[in-house]
Amino acid sequence: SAAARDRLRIAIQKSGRLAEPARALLAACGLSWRESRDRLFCYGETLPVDLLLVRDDDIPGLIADGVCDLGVVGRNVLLEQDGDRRGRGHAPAFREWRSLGFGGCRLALAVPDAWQWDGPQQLAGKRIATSYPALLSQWLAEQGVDAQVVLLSGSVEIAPRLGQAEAICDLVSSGATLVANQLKPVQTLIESEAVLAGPVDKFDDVRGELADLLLRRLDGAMRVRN
Ligand code: PRT
Ligand code: ZN
Repeated sequence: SAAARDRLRIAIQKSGRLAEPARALLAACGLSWRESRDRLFCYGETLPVDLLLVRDDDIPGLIADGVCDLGVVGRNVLLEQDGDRRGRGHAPAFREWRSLGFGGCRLALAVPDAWQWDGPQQLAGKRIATSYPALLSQWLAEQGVDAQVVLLSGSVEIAPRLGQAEAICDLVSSGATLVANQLKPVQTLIESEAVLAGPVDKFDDVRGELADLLLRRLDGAMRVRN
């Protein structure tokens, strides 16, 4: 979709959990940037690799549209948007190129503490609140469970107390948020972390060489860290 370009453009989160670690990892690959005044675009100085600072949710679409070449985003976001696209009959437009070892969490199903969990069938006929409708629906279908998916963009963990749903499907890292809301995790749908996302196919211009160079340095930087 994109015209041939001679610079590589990487989308990262502008602010939030992945913003700093993403920049730090790319800096560890020897990249440096001159920042624009609005802090939305960073011009690559050591290599022709620029950054675009955006909302994490926009990153897969920016890759699909060819606005950006690569992106650093949670696997949870990438898989959800991929599932959503598939559900609407679209061909895959991005994929995971590398896992990056930070931003670890899991997408988990959680139910009230008081429930005695005896398996997915317990969710039949229940309402489950989530910001991940594609991934939850896919899992429910695999389990053969007929439940209602309630889409919430935030504060999913308070949905049971508000009477909006009986269960939730949300990201969990320490588990403290679930505990504070008298919920318990009963099933992991996805193990997630930050990933380098890119198009399905390789670049057929100079961006391919830049991407190869970046991947080699990334693998080196990751080895040093682990
Ligand atoms: O503004 P923008 O849209 O870019 O940011 P955002 O608010 O959508 O995303 P952000 O910065 O919160 O998260 C970015 C990514 O970090 C997510 O997509 C995940 O890949 C990853 N990540 C890792 C997490 C968590 N850990 C996490 N714990 N994202 C969210 N949480 C939330 C979770 O939703 C729940 O509300 O933290 C709470 C649970 O945390 P614990 O420690 O109490 O279990
Ligand atoms: Zn977001």
